[in-house]
Amino acid sequence: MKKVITYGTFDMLHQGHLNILKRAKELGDYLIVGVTSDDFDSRRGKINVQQSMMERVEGVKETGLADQIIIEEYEGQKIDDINRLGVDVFAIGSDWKGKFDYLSEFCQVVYLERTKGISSTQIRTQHNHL
Ligand code: C2G
Repeated sequence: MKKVITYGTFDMLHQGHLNILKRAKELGDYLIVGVTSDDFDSRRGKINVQQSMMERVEGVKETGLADQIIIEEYEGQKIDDINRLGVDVFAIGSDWKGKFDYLSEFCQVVYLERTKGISSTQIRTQHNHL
């Protein structure tokens, strides 16, 4: 069985997230999605996240695409997850191109084209202007 892993905040889950989850899933037989904890996001400077971790996990769950959902809580966890869970492929959006090449020591690394014209930031801005 080919296991794929991808990570993200998945705040106010939108079409861009759905596309990447679908395409990541197509790379194998079993998709693991790592959702960032609220603490991890604030530590990595991701501010303005609207939904709590539980709400973001629920959003990912509702897509029906994740075979397993885990929480990403610390820097360096990706290597631990890949080894612990026997992951074959790490997939992430092209906005991260090159940033995760170091994981190729542990599994295949694939950058998937980011969906243009949609982002959590844009959705937040639209909401604020309603
Ligand atoms: N994404 C996309 N198209 C968009 C928006 C996002 O393909 N229009 C992808 C991102 O490239 C990422 C995933 O959706 O692969 C989740 O995006 P975010 O929720 O913004 O999470 P991010 O900060 O990219 O977390 O450890 C965390 C990860 O390293 C990445």
